[in-house]
Amino acid sequence: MQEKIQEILSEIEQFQASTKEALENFRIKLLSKKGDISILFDNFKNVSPEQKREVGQKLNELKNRAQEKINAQKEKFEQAEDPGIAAIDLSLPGESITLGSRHPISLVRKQIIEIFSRIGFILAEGPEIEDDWHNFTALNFPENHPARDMQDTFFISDGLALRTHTSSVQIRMMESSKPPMRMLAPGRVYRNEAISARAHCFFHQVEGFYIDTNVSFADLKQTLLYFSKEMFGEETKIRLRPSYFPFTEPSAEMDISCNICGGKGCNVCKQTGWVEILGCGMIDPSVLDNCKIDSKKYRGFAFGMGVERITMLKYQLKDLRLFSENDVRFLNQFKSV
Ligand code: 2U9
Repeated sequence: MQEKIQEILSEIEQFQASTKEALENFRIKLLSKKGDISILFDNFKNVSPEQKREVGQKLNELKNRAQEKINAQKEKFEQAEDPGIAAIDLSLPGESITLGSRHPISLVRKQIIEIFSRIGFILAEGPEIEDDWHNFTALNFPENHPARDMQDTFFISDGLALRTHTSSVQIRMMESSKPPMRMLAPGRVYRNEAISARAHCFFHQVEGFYIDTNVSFADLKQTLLYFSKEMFGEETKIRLRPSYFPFTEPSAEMDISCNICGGKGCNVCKQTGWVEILGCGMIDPSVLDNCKIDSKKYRGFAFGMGVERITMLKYQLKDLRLFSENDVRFLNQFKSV
């Protein structure tokens, strides 16, 4: 048996498979159930007890050696089959990464914030779920005001609602800081409206105020003229029409000369030459008092605008729903902005 072991061992050492099939045949010849090495194991029972230890050890070594040789040659064939790095053509152009774009609402909100920060307005943020005091009462909304109705506001639970404007953020700021204050409150607001081209149940506002000892309506006008020219172009004119809000007195709505026709009259301005962009006024003294700011000493102006409205005017869009549908054909158009 020792001679046979030696014979198979030298056969293993000399073996070089030229193909995968030849290697498999070699494996079958040695290691299959009826293979040469398996037959030696079967005959092991006939070995004399004195030789059993030595022969058993050699038989195991033989089997291991055969398996090692077969594995090594198998690996060589597999490596040759794997094209690996050599198959990569480094001269091919790379695949370009598709870049996203900022949402038009984010672009315009950023622009509004930049314009007001250049004249000293700082940013404030607050919760989207508000209590009755900050959203209505402190702002002078009477008990029977329609905004307090389920039809107009999303109530969450007793005394809590989704904020209907960012004025609530400003009330919080007035309660926690002292004048002089120049503050801008951008944020999302919610109203219980049926969704259409002209209305949505949520939209974005930027509201601002300036409170100091000597603030006048002329300061308000000049600030808003500066904003309008920066936003819509140097040639832009403004006009104010009297209006009513519970939290400002006097109150006004502000139009800019139509940025499409320059005031001559077109479809966008309905032939009037003017388009409305925001509401404003002098903060009602009782709102100041509600926030423990002495209304005999301090006065303030405030304004509020819808970011969607400004964006629609700037990019001549006609349907509010475009902003929340996330259609990439729409969003892609703001890539270069
Ligand atoms: C405080 C006091 C007063 C903010 C103001 C408006 C006028 C206004 C609307 C424009 C379009 C809301 O988005 S919109 O629907 N806003 O007309 N907002 S004055 O006045 C304030 C704010 C805070 C403490």
